Amino acid sequence: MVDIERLVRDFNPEHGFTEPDSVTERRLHDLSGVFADTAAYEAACLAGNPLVYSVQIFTPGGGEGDLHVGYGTIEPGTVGSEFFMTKGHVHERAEMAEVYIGLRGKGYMLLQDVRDGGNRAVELGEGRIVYVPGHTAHRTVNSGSGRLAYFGIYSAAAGHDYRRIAEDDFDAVVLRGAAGPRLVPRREVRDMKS
Ligand code: PAN
Ligand code: ZN
Repeated sequence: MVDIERLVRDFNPEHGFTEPDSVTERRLHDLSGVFADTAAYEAACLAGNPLVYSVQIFTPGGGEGDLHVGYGTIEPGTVGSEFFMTKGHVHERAEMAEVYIGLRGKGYMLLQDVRDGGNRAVELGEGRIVYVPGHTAHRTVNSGSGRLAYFGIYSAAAGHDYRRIAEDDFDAVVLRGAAGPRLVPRREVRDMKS
């Protein structure tokens, strides 16, 4: 018999689930290696340890065919010129896709094919849905002045591999520019500093 209570959950686009099954918070000090401008990152860490993003998870089931729903929020802010972003990952079962649904704010998703390195940036925000195909590392960036909020819906069996991204990072970063967000190759940010 299906336990109906387990299948439904109330949520609000601004605040997420009234009763998440788990919550993960990532603060600045948890994000070593994420920002290309390491000097700016170290300086920001000395100045404080603000919340950068959090994910509330609704896990109605844990079987091979089940789905998990993550409600993510990224705070507005920058490290140097780089907008706040998630660590990013590829799924442990790399073939498993995910659907992102923008709920509030403005930002980007960096998508990078782990097989050939091909990468794209697509806008994510209120009123936009992004399909992340299998074998694609994904990172979410808040380029707006308010919070970015979104759902990510993925297989309960997908798993999260952060190590692969730490070793072979996203090729692009999103910088705050005078005329709006600028997408630049990661090595350019490093070169600007050296
Ligand atoms: C999302 C992410 C969320 C946080 O729910 O887990 O955006 O990003 P990191 O996991 O990279 O810290 C998702 O893609 N789940 O698979
Ligand atoms: Zn994912």
